Amino acid sequence: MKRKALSVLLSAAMTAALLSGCGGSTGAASEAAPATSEAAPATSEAAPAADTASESGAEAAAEATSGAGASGKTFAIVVKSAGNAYNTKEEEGFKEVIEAAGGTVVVKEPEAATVDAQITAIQSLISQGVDSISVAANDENALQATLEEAMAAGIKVNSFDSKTNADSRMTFVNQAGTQEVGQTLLDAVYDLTGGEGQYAILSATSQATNQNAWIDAMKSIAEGDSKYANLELVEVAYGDDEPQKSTDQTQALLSKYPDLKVICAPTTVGVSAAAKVLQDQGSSVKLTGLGLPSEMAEYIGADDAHSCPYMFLWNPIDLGRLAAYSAIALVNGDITGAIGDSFTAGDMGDYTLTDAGDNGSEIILGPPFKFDPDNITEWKDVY
Ligand code: RAM
Repeated sequence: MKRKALSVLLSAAMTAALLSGCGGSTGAASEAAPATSEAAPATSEAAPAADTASESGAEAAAEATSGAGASGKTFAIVVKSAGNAYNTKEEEGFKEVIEAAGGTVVVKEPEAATVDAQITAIQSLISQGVDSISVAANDENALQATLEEAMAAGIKVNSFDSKTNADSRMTFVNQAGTQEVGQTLLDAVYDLTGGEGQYAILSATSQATNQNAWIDAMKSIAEGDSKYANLELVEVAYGDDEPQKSTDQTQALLSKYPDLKVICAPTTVGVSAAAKVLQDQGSSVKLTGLGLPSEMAEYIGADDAHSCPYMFLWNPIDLGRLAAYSAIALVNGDITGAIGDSFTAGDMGDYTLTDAGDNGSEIILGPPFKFDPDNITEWKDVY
């Protein structure tokens, strides 16, 4: 990448960080999402670019982060499961920041998205004596005893992507406001059904905190607004973030509900499995949800040959980066996890911990981005 282009991207990224990174407001949710969806991807491109990482490097990360760097410290990241490209992208961002700040990263990828596998992984991290654990929880409550043990041993614990309950964490790095994601997905269903008829949700595991929170938000928004009265949610199916199970569940939905108009899959694994089933079958059922541009590009299009007119996501590399910066801030004592604490996340800008609504705090990355035929080719090689 040419230096000039790089500096344009960098300054765009800083502007975006200033606009979107300050304090995680959830209020402007559904209005902010479409408005920012065009500008945001173009700016967040700067973050994952290899040149950017090498030029900003250890010095910039250490300088820009409040307090000391991560030198001599070990930071663990526990994702939901192995074999999911979204999780790999989160790890990529996490590693970039920790290693640039002089720390060591330990990655734990459970074979399947189960809480038992995460408990085993966390137990081994406690024995190892890591300084920090960042976990994308496969269950909101079931990690509590293990994570309390970790915190009692002096390990700083945050969750990211999929939260634990407040007693099991110090803070939560949330990819986007929960209500905002629910509103965005419900409005997509409303649009793609024409405002009436049957839709189904294809989720990840039945215990996944993030998917359950988004689905609950969709349901409560729909119940509270007569605009959505003619939409019928026929089933929430679970593909467990496994491609084959997600494929089978999509086929089952199609045979059970002949009048189905739309499937909404708030999981990158589910949405790409469903996209393939619908497109291969030439189904008239339309798809939306949360997907990786790299996995969804071939399915996104406005015509009947494509199964997904548009979908949403955030930058999973940036989510990993923000989880890393907040872990460093916890380890260095720059934040304790209290609502109102704030810290500088390197070139991502300043973040303030806000009320997560569950007696704990959260740090919101930003609004979800919309991916459609106009921007998908630009994004499919980024994440
Ligand atoms: C899957 C995982 C992850 C979720 C994304 C949208 O990759 O379930 O937790 O945030 O989808």
